[in-house]
Amino acid sequence: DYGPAPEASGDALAWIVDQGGKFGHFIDGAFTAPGAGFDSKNPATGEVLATLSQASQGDIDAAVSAARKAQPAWEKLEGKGRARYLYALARLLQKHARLLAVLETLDNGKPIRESRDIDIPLAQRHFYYHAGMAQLMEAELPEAQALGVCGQIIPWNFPLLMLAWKVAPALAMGNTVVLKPAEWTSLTALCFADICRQAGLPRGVVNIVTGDGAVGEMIVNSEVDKIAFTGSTEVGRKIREATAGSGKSLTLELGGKSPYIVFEDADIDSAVEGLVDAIWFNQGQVCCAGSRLLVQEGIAEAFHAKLRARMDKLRIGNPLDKCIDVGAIVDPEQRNRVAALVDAHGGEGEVYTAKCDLPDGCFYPPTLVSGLSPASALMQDEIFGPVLVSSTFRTPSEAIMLANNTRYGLAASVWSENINVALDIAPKLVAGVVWVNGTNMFDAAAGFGGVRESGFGREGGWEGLAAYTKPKGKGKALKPVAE
Ligand code: TXE
Repeated sequence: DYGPAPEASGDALAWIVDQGGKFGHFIDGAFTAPGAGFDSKNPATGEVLATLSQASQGDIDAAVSAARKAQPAWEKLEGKGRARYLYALARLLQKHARLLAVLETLDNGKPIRESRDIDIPLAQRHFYYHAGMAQLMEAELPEAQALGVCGQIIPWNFPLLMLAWKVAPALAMGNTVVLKPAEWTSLTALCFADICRQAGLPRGVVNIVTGDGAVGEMIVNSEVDKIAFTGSTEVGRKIREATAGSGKSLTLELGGKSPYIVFEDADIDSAVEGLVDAIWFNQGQVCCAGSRLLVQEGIAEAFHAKLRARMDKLRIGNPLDKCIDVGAIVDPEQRNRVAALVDAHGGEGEVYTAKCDLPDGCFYPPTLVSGLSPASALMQDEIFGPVLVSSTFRTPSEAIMLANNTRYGLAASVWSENINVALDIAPKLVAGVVWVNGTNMFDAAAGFGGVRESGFGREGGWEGLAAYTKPKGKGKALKPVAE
């Protein structure tokens, strides 16, 4: 099953050509004619994949008014009626899984093994889960009603999966949406628009507009009832300011600098392997990446030696190759941002770069910076690339103190063979999710989200559904988790 698959890109490129290679927006159930815009490129090769349109204020107004018009009938369908469409969307995501996986890898640069085994299956699972939940709503949440029209702005690291996290719960609860994918990775969202058409989804229920941050701003300022955003803390802050006092609901899923804590009694081989997953999965472009290693002093040297040896074995290259572990960085701008952060570390600590042949294209080698002081910029700032930073601790209380010494609070991992140690530490970590002897575990039924500068609100599970409702009259609806 291993080895390069040069023919793999065929279906996906054919789909782009079938669509004319140029995309407009998906508004009111149809694609608009392509307008002035920008190129979407394959970061691994630099080749132009398609031309996308930059939405105008008129496009946003049209999308919001289509969503507004469609919403009452969509809500009136009731949960069981909406579930039929959500199941249809889930089945079509399954049917087109290969096309979507290859498209995602071409557009984003992530290894095909990840898009095939993680991104696309989890997106399907999200639609199946929310189809099931939609059917329960009238019985389980009789006091809840839809918010109305939701503006949704998503990032480039998990393009289709982030779309699923946003669209599925919104639709399940009777809302309609205007979604903007990130400008570097809009192709699977446009393919999803095509899938909405195939599913016979009523027009206006899902609208997809493309473009840069200026388009995001227009959505934020439009007549929508809710904004759901995943992206940088900086933009999240702007959106919070822009929506303050507007009456719009808001959920923000922002950055992180999640600790990965390894105690002396941990299963070291598993902890090293977990770390590969925590920081080199998706080239470290993961909001909850275990990007900050804290290792107990007694094993620090041996642990780092094993880790460096493992880094040297990571296979970096053509993301379409099924045996590749580390693919391309999403865009040269992001690679340069990562490189600049590492270069600016000022000589503190020791930088180790995996021994690998770096291919041409937008790649960055797996990197470890050890021996950093807790206050250093590299220990504090989100890098959002394949760069792990590390320092050591002596006692459990020092581990807790160092782990919580961050302005973020998205995730944490604790590794120990002593369950008493792990369960004692876990609740003391300030993070939306804590994994014990594991990392990066997600499920549609489990709420995910952060505290502090990692944002507020939850996606997934009951809490994620509640975030797309409001109480009927004076009744009580489930409330999203307080910030
Ligand atoms: O994010 P942006 P960028 C972090 C990560 C990364 C940094 C910058 O540290 O290095 O952010 O990445 C839209 N109003 N994360 O610049 O700009 C934009 O078009 C409304 C962590 O790509 O936040 C895109 O659709 N929308 C993160 C989306 O916001 C605006 C994932 C995210 O882009 C906007 C991504 C505005 N003013 C980056 N400006 C995570 N938590 O997963 C931009 N956008």
